[in-house]
Amino acid sequence: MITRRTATLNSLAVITSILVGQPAFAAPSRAMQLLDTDNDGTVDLDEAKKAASTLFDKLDRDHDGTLDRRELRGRLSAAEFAAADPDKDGTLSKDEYLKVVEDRFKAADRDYDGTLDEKELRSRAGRALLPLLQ
Ligand SMILES: [Ca+2]
Ligand SMILES: [Ca+2]
Ligand SMILES: [Ca+2]
Repeated sequence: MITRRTATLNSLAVITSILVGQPAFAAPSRAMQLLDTDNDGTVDLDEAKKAASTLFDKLDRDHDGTLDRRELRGRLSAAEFAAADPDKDGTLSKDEYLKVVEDRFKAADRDYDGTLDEKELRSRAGRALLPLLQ
């Protein structure tokens, strides 16, 4: 999710990089820092799914092991939710949720190398993935 705080931090990163003469975004983004748990500079599907799974548990306020649209708090539109809920029971199981994450991960992995680098994370598809991970 692009929060005002993230936007401010990104602007600060740009300003700082201009001041110190480094290319913009040379430092890992906050999303990358959070998601890249093995610190190899990219986010692989395992890392994305681990973050998604943690978020899923956090969002599941009533601890019934599924997320309804209320618990998702706007992370998926009605149409996206319907597509992700093939059994149409009005909730997403963790498997169904992780399937959406996997689809979005693959959409963002433009060079098909199985990982997302900074550029891919910042793409439109990458930014569609992030709210499902954090
Ligand atoms: Ca990694
Ligand atoms: Ca629930
Ligand atoms: Ca990639």
